Amino acid sequence: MQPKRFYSIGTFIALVLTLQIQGYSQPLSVYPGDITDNGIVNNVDFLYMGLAYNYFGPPRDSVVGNGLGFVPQPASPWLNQFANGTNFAFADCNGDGVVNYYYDAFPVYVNYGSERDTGVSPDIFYSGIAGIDPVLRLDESAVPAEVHPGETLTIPILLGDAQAPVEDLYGVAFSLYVDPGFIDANEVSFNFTQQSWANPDGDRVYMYKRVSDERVDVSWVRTDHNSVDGFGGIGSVGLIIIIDVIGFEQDFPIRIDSIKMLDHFGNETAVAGDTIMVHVTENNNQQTGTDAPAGLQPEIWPNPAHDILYIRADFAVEQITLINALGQPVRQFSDPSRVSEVALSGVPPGIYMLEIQGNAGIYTRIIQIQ
Ligand SMILES: [Ca+2]
Ligand SMILES: [Ca+2]
Repeated sequence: MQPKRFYSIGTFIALVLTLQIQGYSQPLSVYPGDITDNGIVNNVDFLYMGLAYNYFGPPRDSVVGNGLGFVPQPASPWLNQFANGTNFAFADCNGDGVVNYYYDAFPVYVNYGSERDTGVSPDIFYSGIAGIDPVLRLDESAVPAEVHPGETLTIPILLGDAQAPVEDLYGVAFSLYVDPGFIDANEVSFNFTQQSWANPDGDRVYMYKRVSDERVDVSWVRTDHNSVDGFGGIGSVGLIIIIDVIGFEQDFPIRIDSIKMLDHFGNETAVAGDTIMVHVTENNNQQTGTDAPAGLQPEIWPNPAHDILYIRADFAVEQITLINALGQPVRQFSDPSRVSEVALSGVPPGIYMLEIQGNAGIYTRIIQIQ
């Protein structure tokens, strides 16, 4: 009797397992790159790749197209799922049955920004509060007091500090915003290869992607399913000040925003962003001021300008001339006052040279009219 009883229990277990597998085995539609299955491909998907890193599951039986395009690929569910219930099969972007950087990051990169026709649920980024939450920021102390057109800057990226350190860091995604009149987003680069509290062992991957003239998305995530604690440098950003920077003697902002930090379970921690200002001045050998003594530089604002440009000079202004890119004067004003208003209505948008002639010399400035 004993063997028969054992056999019955085995049959029962087999039946339960079969039912469970059937329950799990509704085929999924995986859009390669959309690891979170929210209908859009972005840097949060890269974070989730790290959460499922090195996990295995059934490879896809069939592929649509080359299997990597942003079209639904039928996939069998895996045994594991993210904390929010999304199946790990979505992390296997190329469908080979394992999650790793070599094959699964590529579809995130090439399908970046793609959206499904239906069922898109945009990612939510919670803003932390500086002073309470850890801050993700650029190290302003590494930026010279003055930078010049054509210069390269390497600025450390800091996460948390002694007052608000980071607990349970597994990955962080964020966006860097630059002023396109000052930095070409195509030239922005990130480096997270340095050894640090966040990267003691090299078990991390990262990506960055320019998404517009003013925004670069970044994602950094560990791969060993261990979170880390600490604060300070995690990497650096490389920036090149464009040669024909618009509006000399200006402060340009660089901002970190839209941050998502996760622990290795996928739990989120609020992180505050930050903005630094970079002071750009002319190269000394490209000074366009002439024989005027230092300290008498006129103030010109706003730049870029729209309908009115204000000029204040601590000397008598005799004539103001707006010169277009062809060297032709397009507006000329004679104004003896020390605060001048230059009406720009009718002036086509573009880059102009403003020439201010006064009793102390001639000044020129490059300005942008929008
Ligand atoms: Ca997604
Ligand atoms: Ca894969």
